[in-house]
Amino acid sequence: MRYELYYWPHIQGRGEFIRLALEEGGADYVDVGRLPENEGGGRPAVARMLEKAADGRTPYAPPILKAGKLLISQTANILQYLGPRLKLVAKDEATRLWAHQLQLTIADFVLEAHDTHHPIAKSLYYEDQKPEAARRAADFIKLRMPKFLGYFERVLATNPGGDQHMIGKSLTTVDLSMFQVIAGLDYAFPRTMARLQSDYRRLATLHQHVMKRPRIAAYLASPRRIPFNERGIFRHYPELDQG
Ligand SMILES: N[C@@H](CCC(=O)N[C@@H](CS)C(=O)NCC(=O)O)C(=O)O
Repeated sequence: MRYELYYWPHIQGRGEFIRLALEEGGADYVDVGRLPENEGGGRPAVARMLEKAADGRTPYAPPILKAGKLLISQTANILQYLGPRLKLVAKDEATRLWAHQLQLTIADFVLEAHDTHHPIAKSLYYEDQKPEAARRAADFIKLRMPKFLGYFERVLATNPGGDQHMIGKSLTTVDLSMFQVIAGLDYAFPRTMARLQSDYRRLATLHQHVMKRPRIAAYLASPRRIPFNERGIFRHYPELDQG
């Protein structure tokens, strides 16, 4: 199976959760949005997927995965599909549900991280909502980051398979996504993360372990990994990082 990923070409964004799974799973995939436009890629290729799917199941927003005849969107939904196929999530129902539950909680957290710089409207620039962003970021740092990170740290601490993984005894898509969240927060809120580090040692260790996995390390060192920037979900605006 040659998977096709459709995602905006200049940001990690939500597409990154899918890229990490495909990379770690050793999948054969094309990141279509990153192909040149004259080779059928770029933003037009992504936009075309949002027009009208032949089977009427048109996706609302990227990331979108094309797997044979299937067109799948919603990050957690794509990972629910890929996990067992890439041997990154066990096949039993209880494990799949738990992985999906954690993935949806990560999606909630990611949205709140995004809303620190866009608290009023996606359609406005950050510069048009700076006072509101400052208030939202202050609340995120004070209350929401500790609540979410505290929860994920507890998931690691109470995992019957040990605190090296979110689920069971081996790496899953949830570990990869957790890595991406910590990497993103480290980029966006370095001062806050440095201050909080000792409270979330297991998450910090998980981040380090995932980063060193051979396939992930090769991916991170490659041009396939788009650097963090101020167009994506995790943006570094020093004035918002008043932790
Ligand atoms: N819940 C969806 C959110 C998808 C989403 O918001 N995609 C962004 C790019 S990261 C987008 O293009 N959204 C367009 C919109 O919300 O109108 C997911 O997790 O995949």
